[in-house]
Amino acid sequence: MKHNKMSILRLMILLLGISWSGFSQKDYKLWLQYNTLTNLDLKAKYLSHIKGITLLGNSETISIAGNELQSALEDMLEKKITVNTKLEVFQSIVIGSKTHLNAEIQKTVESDLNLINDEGFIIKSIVINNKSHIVITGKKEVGVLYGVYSFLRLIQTNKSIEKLNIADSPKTNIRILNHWDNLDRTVERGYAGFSLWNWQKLPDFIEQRYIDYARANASIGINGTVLTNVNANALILTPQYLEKVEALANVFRPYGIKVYLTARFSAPIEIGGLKTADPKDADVANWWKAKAKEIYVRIPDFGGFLVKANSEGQPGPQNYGRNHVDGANMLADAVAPFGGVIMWRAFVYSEHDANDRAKQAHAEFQPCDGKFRENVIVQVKNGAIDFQPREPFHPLFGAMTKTPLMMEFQITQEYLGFSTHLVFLPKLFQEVLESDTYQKGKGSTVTKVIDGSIYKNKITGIAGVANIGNDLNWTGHPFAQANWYGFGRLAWNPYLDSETIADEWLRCTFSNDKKFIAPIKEMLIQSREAVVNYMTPLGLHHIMDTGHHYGPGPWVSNLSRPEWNPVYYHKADKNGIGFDRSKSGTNAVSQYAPEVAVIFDKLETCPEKDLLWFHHVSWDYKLKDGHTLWDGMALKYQQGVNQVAAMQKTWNASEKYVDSERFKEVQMLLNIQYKEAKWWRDACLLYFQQFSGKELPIGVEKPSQSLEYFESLKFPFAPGN
Ligand code: BDP
Repeated sequence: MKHNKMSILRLMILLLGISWSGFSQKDYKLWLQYNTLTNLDLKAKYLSHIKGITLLGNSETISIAGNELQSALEDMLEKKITVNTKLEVFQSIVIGSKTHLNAEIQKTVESDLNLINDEGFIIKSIVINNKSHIVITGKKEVGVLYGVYSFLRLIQTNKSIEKLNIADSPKTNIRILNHWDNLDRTVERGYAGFSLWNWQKLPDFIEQRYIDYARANASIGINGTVLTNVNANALILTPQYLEKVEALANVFRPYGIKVYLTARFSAPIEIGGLKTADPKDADVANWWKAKAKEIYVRIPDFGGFLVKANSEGQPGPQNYGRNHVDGANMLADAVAPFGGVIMWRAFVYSEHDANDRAKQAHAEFQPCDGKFRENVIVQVKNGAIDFQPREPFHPLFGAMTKTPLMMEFQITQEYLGFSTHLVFLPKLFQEVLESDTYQKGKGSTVTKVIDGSIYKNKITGIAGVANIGNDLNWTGHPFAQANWYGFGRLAWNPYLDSETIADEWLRCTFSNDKKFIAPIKEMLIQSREAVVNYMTPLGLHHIMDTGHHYGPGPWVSNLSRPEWNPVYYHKADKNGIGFDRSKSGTNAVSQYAPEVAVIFDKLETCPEKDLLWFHHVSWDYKLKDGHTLWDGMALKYQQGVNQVAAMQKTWNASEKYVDSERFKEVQMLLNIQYKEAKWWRDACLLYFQQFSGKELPIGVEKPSQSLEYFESLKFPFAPGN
């Protein structure tokens, strides 16, 4: 009976022209679509350089690289590509690490190899015995794998493969995703389904998804993954779970990806039977040493621990009167013998210091500068509050000259409309990376702090809080894949331009057609400013509804901790709006280098995009364009809405370049985004209007509902909370 029903369903689906296997295949394939080339001239040109593949070496990594190259080329060029293990074929793509190259090739690439680091690669057109080839090599095999993906990207994006001479290396050591995944498979701030890690079926059942995850990450150079939530559960460190972690590590290893875990500071008590977790207690230190050893026996290349301590109720060294240095160094000593690192988070704030939450991380961490062990890196969020649509760069980036700092970006859109809003985050990331800390004079950008070029740090890194779940399309919104992609590309090279990233991603994911690329790229680039405009223009921040952070909630004022309330952040009153962090306010500006502080401190020089972050400004204050603050703010909210309307128009005009499934998905999502942008505009303007007492300026649409209506909306089951 059941079988019959299924058959009828299948038949109906076939009649409708949809196949089972076709369902969501495109979404699932991410930027690795390897579409058949439609430009026949180009295809012929590529084929004239590619007659076969020569695979040198026989590791798992090399065979992954070989298979990827072969199947991608076959898909894109529609031709059978043969694979050899000796350089016999004329015009081969030769892939192999340095030690496996034959003497002649080695000689040709010798000087190039000096240009790259251990994870870097060379792609070079060479001539051996009058025969031309393209060699893809590196010092290590993982470099070869990265080189293969980079070479394929040239073809995916229709670039020339003539006279190739590329030497490229990642600019940071730790390029890592942070999964805020719980052991019950819920994902904190996750909007793309449940966790990928199926703990119940591990270690024996290896889902194909784990392999595809590793492959996608390797293709953009990500080399680490923290499997578990920063709000950690000690159980992950028990043998029962470590066996499962080991199984995942085994899957990821050939793709160059190391596994890391979050360490709950109180684990020695919770799973170790000790009475304390005091970092100065010898039994505690020994417990961690033994635990590290136990992990490394299973996973010899285990990356280390990520730790959230004494923040938002998490246990930490301060529970025992110790400080961050004591806690981090104790753990660092446990993993040091095995080459592990401790990523100690600087995201801390306490309700006992209600003066200005934005100042707390700097206040706690700056005095620790230079006191951490060599294998500790402090992980700092891009801004001092919390992953807002826009924040000025975190002052710590310009304040720690003797401590390596790693960047923490949030790829998942906790404060940016979840997985329903199209927001191209590389634009946000780039803005932060390019900010000048002035720590060592002009040009001391955040990028140069975190890639180690200013302070010559031994370890460097960039972390991204993952937006990945078990949704068919991985990220909930098809365009949120661009944020995973863009994060990886920037972690590899933080100097990359976000427009280049948008261009690459669109070509690899959708189409190379100029008529598609030009408008959609523009849409991506504008999308970040649009969300700022309709949520938090002019430096407003943290006015999302509390807890889940879905939708506007500027009126929320009843939560126990002052800094959990939006009213704490916008401080709207009859006189004006904004948080005074200038010298006459909380003086948070003083945490920046003097050159930066003076700019933020003065109303006249403070960039308008950060105005209400640093100043409480009167409603009648004249903005640069001549509008009063009230009018200007209202117009920004309206502009945000208009920008989303424009995005809808652009997308609708692109229908013929996109498969119908993804086209419709994005169309529906943009419709939601448009509705929600209006919701943001109306709710915020109605609320702030109570204080400004002014009419909405011409050009701003009238709100569709009352303030009471917006305040009454409740979302008890908003995801990710
Ligand atoms: C905030 C999130 C919370 C995280 C916290 C963190 O709301 O869920 O646990 O940051 O980064 O953004 O630790």
